[in-house]
Amino acid sequence: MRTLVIVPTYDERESLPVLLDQVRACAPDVDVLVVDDASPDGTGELAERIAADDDRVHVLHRAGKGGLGAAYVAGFGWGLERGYEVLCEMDADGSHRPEELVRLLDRLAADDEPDLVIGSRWVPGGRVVNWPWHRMLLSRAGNTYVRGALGIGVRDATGGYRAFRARTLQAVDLAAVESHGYCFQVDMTWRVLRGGGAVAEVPITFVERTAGVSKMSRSIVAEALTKVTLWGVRHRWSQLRGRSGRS
Ligand SMILES: Nc1nc2c(ncn2[C@@H]2O[C@H](COP(=O)(O)OP(=O)(O)O)[C@@H](O)[C@H]2O)c(=O)[nH]1
Ligand SMILES: [Mg+2]
Repeated sequence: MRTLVIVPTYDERESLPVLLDQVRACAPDVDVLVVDDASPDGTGELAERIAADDDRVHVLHRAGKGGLGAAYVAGFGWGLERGYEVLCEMDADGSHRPEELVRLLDRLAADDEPDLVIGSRWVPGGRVVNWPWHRMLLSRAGNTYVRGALGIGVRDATGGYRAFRARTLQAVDLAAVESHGYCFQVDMTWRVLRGGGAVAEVPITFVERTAGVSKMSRSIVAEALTKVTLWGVRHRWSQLRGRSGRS
């Protein structure tokens, strides 16, 4: 299936060339779209130079730092317009190992045809390498909260190593996705599940970056907490109303 890997970048000058080399080596048939938010360190220009020598690499420039979610929505739009059948998400910093991409793609192509495959840190066999304890706790606690608040079984709803079928994304109203930060991952998971889609998880080893800095911030955590709580309350409320309407 024609596959596009979307890589959002903000100040990833050191990491991006290494990642693109690895993707080319591990998955020579996939195309890559770098979505750069006018990185002050020149990542966008560097991506252009790499793309000039490689037909499989494309670059989408956005005017300024608009968050991970908006970058992916733009990337999905770009890929859907060009007829890709599978659209993947992958961080630029090496945390999502390109050698594991084939496992996500194989799972997507399995007989039960999941709509979304998540590379999961929190299923048996999944691992995180070199994360400080507070990041581990945040991800663990965040995912436990998401499962409870939304009543879903996904173990790593915040994970950002993913493969979507084009038809799955076409069924989502992408223009309505407003999550900026990592909450975007939960938002997309929730939209797929609510639309009746099937989500599968495959274990991955997530390796913390060795170059550049994380863009995780307090406001990103706050956005996720507020939105997930709101979606959960809305969902329970509509369930209750449905039940009382029937009785
Ligand atoms: N285009 C774009 N990419 C972003 C933005 N924020 C983060 N990223 C990218 O998203 C990926 C994950 O971000 P990272 O800071 O490593 O998050 P962490 O792994 O949770 O610490 C990296 O490739 C970042 O460069 C943004 O506002 N715009
Ligand atoms: Mg990272």
